[in-house]
Amino acid sequence: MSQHPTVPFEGHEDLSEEEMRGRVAEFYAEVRQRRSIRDFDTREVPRDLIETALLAANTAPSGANLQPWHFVVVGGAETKRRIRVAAEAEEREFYAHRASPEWLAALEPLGTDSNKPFLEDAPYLIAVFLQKYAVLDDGRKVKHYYPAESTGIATGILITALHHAGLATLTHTPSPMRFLNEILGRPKSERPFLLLVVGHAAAGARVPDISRKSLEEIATFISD
Ligand code: IYR
Repeated sequence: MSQHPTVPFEGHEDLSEEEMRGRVAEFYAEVRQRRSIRDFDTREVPRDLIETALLAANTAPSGANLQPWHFVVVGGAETKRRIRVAAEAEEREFYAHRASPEWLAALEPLGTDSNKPFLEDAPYLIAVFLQKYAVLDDGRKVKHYYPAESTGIATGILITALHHAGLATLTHTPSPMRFLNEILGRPKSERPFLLLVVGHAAAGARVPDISRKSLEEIATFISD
């Protein structure tokens, strides 16, 4: 018998099937409105909104509950500018040399290029770092388990929380992103996972005309 302490689970709501159906439909209706936005307004966003969304992200399940993530919230113009300059340099390389023809063809409908004005226009950039291991105060290292899965789930919750709060986001992945460690002073135990651009969509912002796969395409049900 395990000896570790437990507390009663208080998160369960005993809803009727009808209520559950309503809830999940409402959630789907809300999240399907989320789009990756590339035109941001320079309007400020209160910092406490970001803080609460980060607390929501931090509820994500993680390997051995080690919470292997760190979020750097960049709201200052000078640091945003440095990130933009470094990201655009990588992106110019990507579009000109690194991306395969197949990759460029897959990006074609998105109309993206190496110019990234949103990195300065948006009020916040959240750099998400994945911690491969933790470093204790005495210098010992603690291995993290499933850090990529864990950080991916936390980032998904963060994006959803920000969307729920009425904010727009863009998951930006300049590649390689090591420059973020340097600019943001993060240790080598951390790998930049992605850069989340956060703010209000610009008035008149447009998004690519894309569709989502059908349920039949994304899921298989086996019932025996
Ligand atoms: N990082 C580049 C290219 C890019 C890659 C993917 I995968 C996208 O979904 C979108 C863009 C850029 O940000 O332009």
